[in-house]
Amino acid sequence: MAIQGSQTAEPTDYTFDDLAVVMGTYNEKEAIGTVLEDIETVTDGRAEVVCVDGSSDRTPEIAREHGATVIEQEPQGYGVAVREAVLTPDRPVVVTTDCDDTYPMERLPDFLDEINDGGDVVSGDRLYYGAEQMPAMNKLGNELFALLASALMGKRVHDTTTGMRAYRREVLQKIKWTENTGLSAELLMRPLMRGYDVRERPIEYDERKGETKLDPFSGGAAIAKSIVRVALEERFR
Ligand SMILES: Nc1nc2c(ncn2[C@@H]2O[C@H](COP(=O)(O)OP(=O)(O)OP(=O)(O)O)[C@@H](O)[C@H]2O)c(=O)[nH]1
Ligand SMILES: [Mg+2]
Repeated sequence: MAIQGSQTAEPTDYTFDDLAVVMGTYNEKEAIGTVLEDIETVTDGRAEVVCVDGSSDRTPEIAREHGATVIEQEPQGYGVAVREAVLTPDRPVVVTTDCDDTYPMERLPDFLDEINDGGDVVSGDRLYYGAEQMPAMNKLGNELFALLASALMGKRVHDTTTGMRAYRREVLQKIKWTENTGLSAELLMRPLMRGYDVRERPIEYDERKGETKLDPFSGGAAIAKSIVRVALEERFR
């Protein structure tokens, strides 16, 4: 589904040499090796990788062994880490992922193609294929967040909390990001409400390796608040 805005970008011909894959990493030693190997294989080792890390386990050492740039940061939540991560690379295309081996790195070429086709933001929709590996409560929550955001924006979106998206760097640099647990929703909503070309594309979603960093109750409440705040701010901007 394309949610076409008015500020459509010119088509480009970026390659993996123009791509940075970024993530927050917080005690992900079970998953990080696989995630970074997948990125390396799929992009021929040409994508830059940035990890903003708050771990007390071996995660940062494993990341460095795989050639990633590691930025150390006290753990302060998802959005604090991921904001730093998306603002760090100089490369023109930035893709986010979680470091828990849930997201399909083999889709990186498709995401790059969509950016080259003129997309400003390409968002992986985990719910389209049913997200069978997602815990039932998370799935329900994610469906409700998408409905809430859609109602407030007046534009239908299907997965506001996905961790896998591609962005044109200039979009990331132009907008001021304010949310923490709700940053993923904000990263979708502000560009969409400003008329950028934001596209949702179905992705497969796998079972998480290692332990979740999200408390479903306090986290869920924080995300809902972010969605309302961001929608109202953008409406009255
Ligand atoms: N540096 C840093 N990374 C974090 C922090 N909180 C979460 N992360 C990372 O952000 C990513 C998303 O966290 P997850 O625990 O996967 O959250 P989630 O995807 O909402 O929950 P799951 O459904 O269990 O995967 C993971 O790669 C985490 O390691 C933090 O405070 N600091
Ligand atoms: Mg995750």
